[in-house]
Amino acid sequence: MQTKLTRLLGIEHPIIQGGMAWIADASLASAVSNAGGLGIISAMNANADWVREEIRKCRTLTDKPFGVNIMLMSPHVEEVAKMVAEEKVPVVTTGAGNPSRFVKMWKEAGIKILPVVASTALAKMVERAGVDAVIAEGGESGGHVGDLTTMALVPQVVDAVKIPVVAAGGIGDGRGMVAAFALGACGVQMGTRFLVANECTVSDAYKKKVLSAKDISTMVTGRRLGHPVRAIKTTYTNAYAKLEADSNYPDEKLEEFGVGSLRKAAKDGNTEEGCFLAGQIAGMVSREQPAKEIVDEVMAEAEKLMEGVKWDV
Ligand code: TUI
Repeated sequence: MQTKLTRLLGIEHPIIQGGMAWIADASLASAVSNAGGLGIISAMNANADWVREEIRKCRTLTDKPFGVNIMLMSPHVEEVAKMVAEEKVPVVTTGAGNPSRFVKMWKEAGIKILPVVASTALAKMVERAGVDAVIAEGGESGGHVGDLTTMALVPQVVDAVKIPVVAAGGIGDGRGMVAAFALGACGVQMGTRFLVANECTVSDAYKKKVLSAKDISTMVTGRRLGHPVRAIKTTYTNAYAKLEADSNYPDEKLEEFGVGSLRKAAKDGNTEEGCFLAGQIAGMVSREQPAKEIVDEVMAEAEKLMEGVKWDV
């Protein structure tokens, strides 16, 4: 299925893998790219050397396009931004901020730029800065979330900009993909569904949490500190929510409470102190599969639903 997104990125299927911190490495990214989607390496809070290693590893595992997700709140954002330009990675996606100051450097390196946005205001700003497309991510997603739902955000972003729009947040199968097309998107970004890909190196405990999740298993914490994140309800999120609601508990200590929790979930599989970020579709994810099977299943389902439909996506 060719869309504006597949043509922009030179990929086979209109699926981008979410850039999941501590999780999305060369193994998952290359598997998704080899499956015909766009695999993404997460630069999270890592330094440039670590990300460069993953980029080089990815290049040994696939000759297809792939991308790097740059989390703009990272303390290493400046050096990572320069490094991806030096490495001339095919695609950069960004999250948790406005990447406009890097656009000139990345365009000069021939990089396709797709910022994740959670509002029409940021979508318009990055379009003016010269990016290639935007990923409109609703609050159904895992990780750092905005206020709007995917259903409300995507069509408003589609109306606000002329560049292609990719939908994200709460999409985990072919039905979600076709719904995204109906809203005017030309592709989807999926994170949670890829958490349980065989090639995803996340801890087994993390995969188990996702596989056993149901519809109401996730919650948002962190609003008080200005960076709300969606995660699977656990001992950790319950404890965090209690401290967050306690106005006598200082912000600095709350911040400290969160430090290291993503690594503990993703790497150590620590079910007591780990923060297991996942989107609201976790309840639809029921088995571990190769990334290619996930991509093929989503595409087959979407193509069946699209039979006889003539939409210009
Ligand atoms: O960034 C994400 N998802 C993430 S980042 C992350 S790591 C993290 N860890 C702890 C606290 C916070 C983050 C885990 N998951 N998704 C993309 C996204 N971007 N969602 C929402 C936004 C966003 C929000 C506000 C983008 C820009 C923005 O403000 C723009 C501005 O003007 O600064």
